[in-house]
Amino acid sequence: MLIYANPRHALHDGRHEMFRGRLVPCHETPARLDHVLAELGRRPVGELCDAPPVPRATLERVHAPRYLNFLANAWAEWVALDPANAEVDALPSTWPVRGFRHDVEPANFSARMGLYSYDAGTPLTAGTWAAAEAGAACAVAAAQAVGRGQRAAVALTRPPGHHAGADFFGGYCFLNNAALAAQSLRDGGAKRVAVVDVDYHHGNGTQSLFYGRSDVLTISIHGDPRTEYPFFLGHADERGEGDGFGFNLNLPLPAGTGFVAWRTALMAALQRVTDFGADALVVALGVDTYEGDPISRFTLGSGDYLQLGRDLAAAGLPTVFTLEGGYAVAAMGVNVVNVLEGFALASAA
Ligand code: SP5
Ligand code: ZN
Repeated sequence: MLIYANPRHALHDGRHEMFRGRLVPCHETPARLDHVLAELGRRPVGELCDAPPVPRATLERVHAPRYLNFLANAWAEWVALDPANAEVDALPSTWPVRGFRHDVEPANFSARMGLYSYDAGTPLTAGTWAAAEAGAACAVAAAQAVGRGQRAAVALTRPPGHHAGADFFGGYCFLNNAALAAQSLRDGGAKRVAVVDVDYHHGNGTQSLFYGRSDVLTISIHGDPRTEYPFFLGHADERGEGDGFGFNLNLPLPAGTGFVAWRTALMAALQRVTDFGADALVVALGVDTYEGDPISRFTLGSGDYLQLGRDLAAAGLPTVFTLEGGYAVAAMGVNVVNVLEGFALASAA
């Protein structure tokens, strides 16, 4: 198993996210990935590798050029508005909802922050672009390694990606690493790619990116959006559209769901992957399904992640993992490495 760890992840270090009218400390912190790396030091389940830079054209296979331009320049623009902004995270506060125009890009910076986002929980900081771009490079490198015949590769990265769409950030995500991996597998010759998203939150960005396509099957197991973030997508009746009809599967579960019921949904997801005839699998790996997670409400235990890894290996497919959520920071290393170790032991057996 090859592991591409983002060497620049800590450059994305948001201070605050908006929650119930207050700025609260960010949940998505550099310490998360540091705990995973520390656990990998104790239990080396794979080989650490460096990813080459990702070409702009590769990012454009998934993301809109004007969105990429905005992200790449946003911090410089923010500080140019007022030098004092260098000490403040940029957050959006106005959004073009139903009936507003999206085709005309405003000149105003705050307006563009709103055009290209959907929540105020996702601060943009001095190092956000550098971190996100280097993370995307890990996802693409992992996909290419699997395309060359590796059984599995891991993009160990943050910020996470599965909430980001073609031209929007949100949910702590900027570039959709799982989608970039899936598209890179397609571009490398895989005919059919499946994405299974096991993060607590619906993978709305990934769903929206492939909603009209039958070559990339998207599946998400997540907290029911009637009560859980991201609220406005992730229902069971979203099955895809046009050519993509039947190639999106949502498996929402109620808050409070434990591993036995969760695993039943996982088995349904993996059966669908098999029926689809996938050549490769992308796992959007969030461990915010953990019982100790501060912002989520499933009750998986640390040992359950070993079984998750074994179950994913049993699908028998070349597999790319991308790191998504997980906010019980101290348990994060054990939980992520448990998935990878379960997978590695089962696929070697
Ligand atoms: C990748 C991922 O897991 N993104 C999740 C984004 C969730 N954002 C909304 C969370 C709101 C919870 N805030 C609780 C603060 C109380 N201290
Ligand atoms: Zn999540």
